Amino acid sequence: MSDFHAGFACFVGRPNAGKSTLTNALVGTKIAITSSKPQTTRHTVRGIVHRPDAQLVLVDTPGLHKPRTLLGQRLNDLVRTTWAEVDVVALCVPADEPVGRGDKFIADEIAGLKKKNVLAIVTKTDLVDKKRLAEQLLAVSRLGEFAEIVPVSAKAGDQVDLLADLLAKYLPESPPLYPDGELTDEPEMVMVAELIREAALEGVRDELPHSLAVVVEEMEPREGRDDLLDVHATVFVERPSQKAIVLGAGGERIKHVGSTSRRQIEALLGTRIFLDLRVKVAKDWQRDPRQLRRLGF
Ligand SMILES: Nc1nc2c(ncn2[C@@H]2O[C@H](COP(=O)(O)OP(=O)(O)OP(=O)(O)O)[C@@H](O)[C@H]2O)c(=O)[nH]1
Ligand SMILES: [Mg+2]
Repeated sequence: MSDFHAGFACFVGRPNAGKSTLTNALVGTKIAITSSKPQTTRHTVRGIVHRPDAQLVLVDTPGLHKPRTLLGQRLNDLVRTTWAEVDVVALCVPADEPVGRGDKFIADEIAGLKKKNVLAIVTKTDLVDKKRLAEQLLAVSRLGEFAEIVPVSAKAGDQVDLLADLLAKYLPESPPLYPDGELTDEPEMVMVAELIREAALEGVRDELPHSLAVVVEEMEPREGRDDLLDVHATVFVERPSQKAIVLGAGGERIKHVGSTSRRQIEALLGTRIFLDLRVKVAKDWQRDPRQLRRLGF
């Protein structure tokens, strides 16, 4: 085991850059939820890639953005503590959007860390043609000093393995940090809450995606049954008007959220579940320190 390499690499970038989708593609299974809405990820999610000669621990982070709420500030702080701690930082920039001030801002902050191992990743390459991709690679190269600039498509699976090889190359010599075969250290209750939030995000608009939070209160085997788990969860919103939207006419929307997420939770846990979903108002929770604490931020 003398030249085994192991360590941490984090993905940072603007919201919606494709960090979580890429994390899932590298790990080979869904450990982080994704959506077309910005600021989907709200905590650091660790995914583990096992190789014969290396163990790569990926840390998916929330998108770095201009914060408008206390939650936003907390999320940005989390990104900054994370990138200070890891062996490799990888800046993710989507291929299909112009490189902008947000990217420059993040690149400059990373440069200020004086880290040795900083890579850039151009994501979503399936969305652009060769010419556009070449231009984007050039634009990204002007953002700073990168050890590598790697174009990938998590959706098409293009260059995903190559990226894992490259990231592993920059890890220090170390014995494995996680048990063989472990893909994430996310607690099951957190993953279940996230799958519900992902389903609830589908089809809601404007500021509502940001106002959603999900807490799993209880997961317990049904009495006298070993094939059924009772899951009690609450979807929080910030205002009564949002509660009405999330419930939908006659409760149709929340029913749909329940059935969509239930299928995914059953696949994750490998057992049948009964999902009891409530919707509650936690007034302006994104700005309220006490409620943020209660919701785990
Ligand atoms: N076509 C295409 N779409 C992608 C690819 N990667 C991500 N997406 C889409 O881009 C959107 C954002 O993806 P996420 O992985 O949630 O982005 P993120 O950077 O984690 O976003 P935050 O957590 O909000 O910071 C989703 O709609 C994804 O399906 C890709 O390789 N190709
Ligand atoms: Mg994400």
